[in-house]
Amino acid sequence: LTIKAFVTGYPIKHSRSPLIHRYWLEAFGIGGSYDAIAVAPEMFEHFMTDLKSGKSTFVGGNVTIPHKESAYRLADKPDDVAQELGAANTLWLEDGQLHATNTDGYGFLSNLDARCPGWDKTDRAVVLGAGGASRSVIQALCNRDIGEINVVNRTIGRAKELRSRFGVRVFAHPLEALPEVLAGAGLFVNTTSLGMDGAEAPQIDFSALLSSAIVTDVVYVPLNTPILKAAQSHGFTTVDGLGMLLYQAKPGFEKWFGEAPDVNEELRAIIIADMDKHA
Ligand code: SKM
Repeated sequence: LTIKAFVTGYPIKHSRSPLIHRYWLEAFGIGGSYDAIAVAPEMFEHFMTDLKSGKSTFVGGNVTIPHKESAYRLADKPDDVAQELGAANTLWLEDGQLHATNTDGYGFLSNLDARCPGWDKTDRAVVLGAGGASRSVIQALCNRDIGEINVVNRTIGRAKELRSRFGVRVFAHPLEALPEVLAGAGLFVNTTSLGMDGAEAPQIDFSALLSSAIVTDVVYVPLNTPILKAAQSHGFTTVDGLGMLLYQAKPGFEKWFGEAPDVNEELRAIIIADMDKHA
């Protein structure tokens, strides 16, 4: 009997999740499958109905853009993390009910913990962007009691919502706000798609950060984004976004397949080789 899991999104071809989970399935010798399934937005409710009834024979799966909010809304039992975000990326059936959580924040924290132990000693962080990824990152930072979280976004609307929900400081007009909020900060996180797929990104002057500061990106195509390069040119430690993707996958794998997997260098290398192949 094959234990079946999925990742769904629209589009979904770009997803590296199948590579991650198949690597772990093989490492544990588990007779399972993990497939990418494209589901158009108007079909997602139908997909969820079949999942809940057991008709599709999946034990659960991952959900990515644009379905994370719908997945949360349509699940029977979203946990506290998913509820606070209003979005879910991990689903599993348990006692006939569809449970949901969001592991993006966990992935963000675990990756930094692994690559920069002690990173959370800083008392000032700057988060660029106010979309879905930003919410997960902010929620995660709040759970670690990072003193002051500054959110800089092009527009004020979504940032204001983050202020009322998470108590962060918010700034519109990045060009004006950044020099002020970067001063003395120990962590900078890009949660926007700036620099993704080789797009040009505005040069950010990171020189005001603490010399011990860490600059990280949720974008991982390319691995070394223009934002990370700019930070490296000032001598700052940088952490790419691939680790967050790898770590967010762990809790789902454990739920569906019953083993706790490891993120290791071999897995990272497999994903990077795949990215190079498609570059
Ligand atoms: O939250 C994750 C999701 O679980 C899987 C994914 C992917 O396969 O590209 C990306 C992120 O949204």
